Amino acid sequence: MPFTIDSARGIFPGTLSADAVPATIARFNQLSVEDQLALIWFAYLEMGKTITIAAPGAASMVLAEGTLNQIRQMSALEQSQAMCDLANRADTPICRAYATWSANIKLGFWYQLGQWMDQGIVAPIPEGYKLSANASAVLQAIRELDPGQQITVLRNAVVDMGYDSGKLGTYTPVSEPVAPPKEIAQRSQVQIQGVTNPTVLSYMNNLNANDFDALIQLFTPDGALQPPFQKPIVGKDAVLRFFREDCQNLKLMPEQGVCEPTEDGYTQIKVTGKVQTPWFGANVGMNMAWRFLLDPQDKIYFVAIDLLASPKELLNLAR
Ligand code: ECH
Ligand code: GLY
Repeated sequence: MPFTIDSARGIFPGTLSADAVPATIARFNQLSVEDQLALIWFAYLEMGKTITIAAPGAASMVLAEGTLNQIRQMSALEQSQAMCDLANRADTPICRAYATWSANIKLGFWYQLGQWMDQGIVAPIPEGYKLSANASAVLQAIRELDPGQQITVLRNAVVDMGYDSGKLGTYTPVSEPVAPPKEIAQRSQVQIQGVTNPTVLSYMNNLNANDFDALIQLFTPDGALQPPFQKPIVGKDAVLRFFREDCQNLKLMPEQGVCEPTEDGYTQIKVTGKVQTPWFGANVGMNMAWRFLLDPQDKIYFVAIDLLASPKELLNLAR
């Protein structure tokens, strides 16, 4: 076989991803937890003026309900402590529960806490809280990102909180139930300028339809998917689990691409376009690239999904 997952990661090396996102997260992680929580609060308030966030699905709220009610019943001091513990990745029962949740449940949990902080039900960020100079600089850096990058920073900050799931041992991951795929008649078909490859088109259409069983059949048994700023998820079982837990109701809007044969009958295809998350819908279009490596049977051996550095990158289809 001409490729390994590791070598496949290097296809289309000229693709510029949004390095500002991990760079900002690294600076954020250096801050005190008080600063971290206050900074997110201020960033969230500012972003809320221009982009609206959808309420979490009822299913995800049910799964976080026990922990939310526990926090609701605490004293203000205990509430602040519980939130600091989460940012600190402390070893507490709440931080351990949080570590078992899918990204959407974590986001829904904080969405609810944010509402309660606003309503005075949960301890707010102290009035007049003054960010340190470093925290102010990180907040300023976030202001200067495009909206797709801003929401990615927020999402990654939330996902990283809580106890380290790698230290939990065996546990049952908690995620929203998987809804049935869209009816065939309700499905849309993407069109990609420069790409007619049926596997790539089916990938987009099946993901848009939440048809994860059909989607996973497009992969080789040892195939891999690399989400933005993450290591590849390797093997059909793990990729299918990721689709079911983390990928419902995305809207992929690919626009253009290039397709070229490579070694031993493999094909490499790069596609660029926009992606919407159910949290922000049409309010935020993220500029994305997909870098596919297909085997000689046109199965997906590797696909990387990148958040692009700028809209200009949408036109960068060079090899
Ligand atoms: C408050 C203060 C105290 C601390 C905290 C607070 C609350 C913060 C809240 C934040 C909410 C943030 C949200 C962010 C959502 C971001 C979603 C993103 C989604 C990106 C998805 C992509 C999908 C790409 C993919 C494609 C594929 O082809 C394969 C699959 C996959 C304020 C209380 C913390 C409430 C809701 C960025 C790019 C295209 C890889 C998934
Ligand atoms: N409201 C966004 C979601 O549940 O994913």
